[in-house]
Amino acid sequence: MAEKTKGSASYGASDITVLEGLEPVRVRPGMYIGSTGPAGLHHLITEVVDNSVDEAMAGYCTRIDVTLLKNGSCRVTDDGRGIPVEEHPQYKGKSAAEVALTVLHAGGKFGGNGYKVSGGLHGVGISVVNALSTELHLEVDRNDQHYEMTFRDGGKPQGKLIATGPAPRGRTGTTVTFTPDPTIFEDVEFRAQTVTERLQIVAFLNRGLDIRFADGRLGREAKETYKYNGGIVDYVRHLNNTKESLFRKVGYIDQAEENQEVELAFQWNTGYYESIYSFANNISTIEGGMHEEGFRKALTNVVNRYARKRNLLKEKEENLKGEDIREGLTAIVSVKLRNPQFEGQTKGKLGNVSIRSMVEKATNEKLADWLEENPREGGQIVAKAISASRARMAAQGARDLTRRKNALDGAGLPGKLVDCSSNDPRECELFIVEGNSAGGSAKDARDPRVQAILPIRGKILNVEKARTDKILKNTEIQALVSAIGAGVEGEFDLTKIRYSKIILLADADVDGSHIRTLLLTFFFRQMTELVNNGHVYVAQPPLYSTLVGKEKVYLHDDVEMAAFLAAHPDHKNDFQRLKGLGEMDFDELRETTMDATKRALLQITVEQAALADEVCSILMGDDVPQRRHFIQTNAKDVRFLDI
Ligand code: 0RA
Repeated sequence: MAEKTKGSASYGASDITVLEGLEPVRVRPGMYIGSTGPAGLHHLITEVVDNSVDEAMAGYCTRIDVTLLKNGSCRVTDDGRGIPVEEHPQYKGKSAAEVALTVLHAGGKFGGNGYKVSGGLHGVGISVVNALSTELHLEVDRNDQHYEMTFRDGGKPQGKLIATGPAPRGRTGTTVTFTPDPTIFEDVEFRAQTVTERLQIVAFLNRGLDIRFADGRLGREAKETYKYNGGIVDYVRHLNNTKESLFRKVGYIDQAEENQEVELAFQWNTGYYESIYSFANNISTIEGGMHEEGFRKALTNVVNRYARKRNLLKEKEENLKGEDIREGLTAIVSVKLRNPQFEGQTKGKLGNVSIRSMVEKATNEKLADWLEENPREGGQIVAKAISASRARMAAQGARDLTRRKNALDGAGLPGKLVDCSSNDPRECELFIVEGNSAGGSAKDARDPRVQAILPIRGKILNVEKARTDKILKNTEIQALVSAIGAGVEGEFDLTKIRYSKIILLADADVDGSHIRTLLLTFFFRQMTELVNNGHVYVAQPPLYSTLVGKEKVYLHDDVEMAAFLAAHPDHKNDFQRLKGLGEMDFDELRETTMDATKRALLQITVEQAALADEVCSILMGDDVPQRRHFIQTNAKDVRFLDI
């Protein structure tokens, strides 16, 4: 931010929504942190780190340390000014630090009038973390003093904030150590990878900010440092690292106005997908919004003007379309502004109109300059867009062909589809089943009213390596597209889906996992909205069964097995490891995998599209050594999607 608090915070009565007491947070944690599952748990860390990042954005903090400790707590230390220790003007007898930690909605208001996000899950304030912790320890270095205060049982102060001695020489800063409450969260174990993924992105978005992570839970402490002097330029390089870039350079544009600023970084790769990731105040705007709109519009404009000026596009030729220009583009759009309005289903869309014209103007002016200064790259961008536009026309031909062919098939449905009788998509499910034999038993096991089966034979086309025109000529893909009924990327229409659950049913072996990855890649690339709206699932057949008396009990994994053994300490019967789907009879398949009252489904959600994209490219791309390395290092935890 060009200008922020500069330490002259005034705590006007109107600034503080007085909502005393942390009880509401414990009553409805979901309203404050989204969920009490893993996402909510990790949101606690994000919340604490965000306070330190704010301090960095204001220009007072250069380093943040995040440490996971053996006792299950998390410690966040920064070298900012230190959370104020002075008496709070409105809460006589309480330090401002105590108020920030015990009064809802008080935290963000220190930093400048309403700088923090109102509503949504972001910037709910550090008091929310306190409310959901069994213990929180605060340490502040300020005024050459070291101050400490402890809270327990959901934010109850155990005494006042007191100076316990001198601060280390010249040091200022804040340390928050908190232990998430196991009666609130389903599971209180932090996952290092989830934490570091977020920390790395924050480091990319805040050039030069030094973020350290340590996992003190391990015997030998695992440490990571995230510090990028190139900021989002380094981010783009990192994203394209798994791809072949069209040229070496990464473009960069920035512009700051009073109260808002934009930064853009961009590079093209030789692939066919666009990967534009946008952020507002370091928060991922997965649904896009005004900043992305402004960028796209200006990009289309500038490249067309440039192509005409250089006569790469002849007078009689049509303008290049935005999608042609964005083919293979990797870009980061990062804006910082005073009152971000997060809208949309998942609060992932930036609604501030003033940002659109700012980004549009910055792109129009500065991207045109960049192209003038980089004519070789400019030529490559235009050449790629022209070839994309030719492919697009060919793809349109293929789409039309698919449509006409469908029209000839009566209802337009693929022959292999065993459809259900209900016509209400809300209750209908499509099982995509690998191989014909498994398809056969699935057909017998299903509920024919609401469950449809589409057998897929062998491996589907690797969509990562083909342009849309070729993808649409593949018969397995045509069957998939017409069964779902909503088209593909470019003209995908979510309102037309014929099933609300698309369920992948493949074995737990290598072949099954390959076809699952291919299918997920296809959905991610060609039906992104289907994934983003939570319509894609992976069926989870159980791994074990055992007998309790005469009743067969199924256990999905080792965790369920452990829970079962804990609940049945005297259990003497053997456990059977279950066979693949193809070998199950239909009773068993229904019982374990398809019956909606008994089965386990994994909903696929893309929390971090950038990561999903990266993993798609690695798993499906050309770089074999990189793929091997990735699979070896992530073998047990292929987080294609944060499931
Ligand atoms: C309000 C005002 C000031 C600093 C902070 C909050 C602050 C809060 C946190 C939370 C974690 N780390 C933090 N660092 C700073 C500035 C007070 C001043 O010096 O005028």
